[in-house]
Amino acid sequence: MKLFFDERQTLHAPLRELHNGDWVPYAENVERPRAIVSQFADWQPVRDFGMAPLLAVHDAGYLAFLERAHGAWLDAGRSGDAIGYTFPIRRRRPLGFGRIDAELGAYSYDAGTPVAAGTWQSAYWSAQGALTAVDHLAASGDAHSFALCRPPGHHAGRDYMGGYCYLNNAAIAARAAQARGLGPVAILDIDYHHGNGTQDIFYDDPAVFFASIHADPCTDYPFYWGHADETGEGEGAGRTLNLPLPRGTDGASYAPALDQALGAVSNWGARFLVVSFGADTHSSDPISSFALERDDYAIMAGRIAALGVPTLIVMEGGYAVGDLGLNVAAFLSGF
Ligand code: SP5
Ligand code: ZN
Repeated sequence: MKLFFDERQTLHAPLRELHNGDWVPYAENVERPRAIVSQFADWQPVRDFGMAPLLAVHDAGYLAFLERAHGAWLDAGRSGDAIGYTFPIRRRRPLGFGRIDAELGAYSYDAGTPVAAGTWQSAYWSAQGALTAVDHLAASGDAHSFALCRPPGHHAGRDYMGGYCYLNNAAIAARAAQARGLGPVAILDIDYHHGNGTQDIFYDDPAVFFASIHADPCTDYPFYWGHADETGEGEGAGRTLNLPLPRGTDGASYAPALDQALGAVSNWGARFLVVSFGADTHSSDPISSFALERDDYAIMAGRIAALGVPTLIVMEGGYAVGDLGLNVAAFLSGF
């Protein structure tokens, strides 16, 4: 399986995040990609597909904001990472006075997603990695490829960042696969957290099926999305499947949910699959509460591979840096 990563993805290095009312070290740190990179000898170069595939998913104003936000923060006389402090209820009037603090709130929904000096470059190359991996699948006929996306993407929506995510790599890859005639495309999200950004992007879209297995949002981030009764709307009705599971879920209790999601993907007739893979379901994860073990990842991957559908795996979360490389290697070995 070919693996894709670009060193510029480590330029993004926020210092801290708000957690339980205090500042703590940023969990989505550069040690994460380094731990994964160190597990494999061969990494393929990432190619530049430009802005068009990003604009196929994201709002142009949002992308322009992301690119200039840290500079605007410095221009406002600040230092460190740009972070908002007011998060307007969505769909308020679009007021264009351009103050950086107003924009940071308007384009995000949480305080866990600072914009640092290298954020745009890292997010851009993270998305280009996913696009390069799609291109590789299309050109080679390989069954599987892996994009070490970092920063991750599944919490980012059309015009907002959140949950350590800026550009929705899985959605960008899905749109690119569609555009190349590789569809129908399904997205299977197996990060610990619900992929609210991805769900939101495709919620009324009949052409992309979205299935997510995640911690029950009644107890876990992102709280306001991912409940079982969210199934899509309009022409996308029935094209979203949410399978929330309780804290403490282990490999044995995860397996039936995975089989249900895979059955739905298969019944829907997917010809191309994007897997949003988070290793934050592992028992050792410092911010999550499932109890999967390393061996479970290879078994899960084997079940996914048994679909027989060309599959792009994109990296999402996973914060137990000491276990992360081995957990990702175990997952990829199952393909
Ligand atoms: C991609 C992904 O897995 N995003 C997860 C975002 C979760 N954000 C809320 C987590 C709150 C806990 N913060 C703990 C910080 C420890 N340094
Ligand atoms: Zn996560």
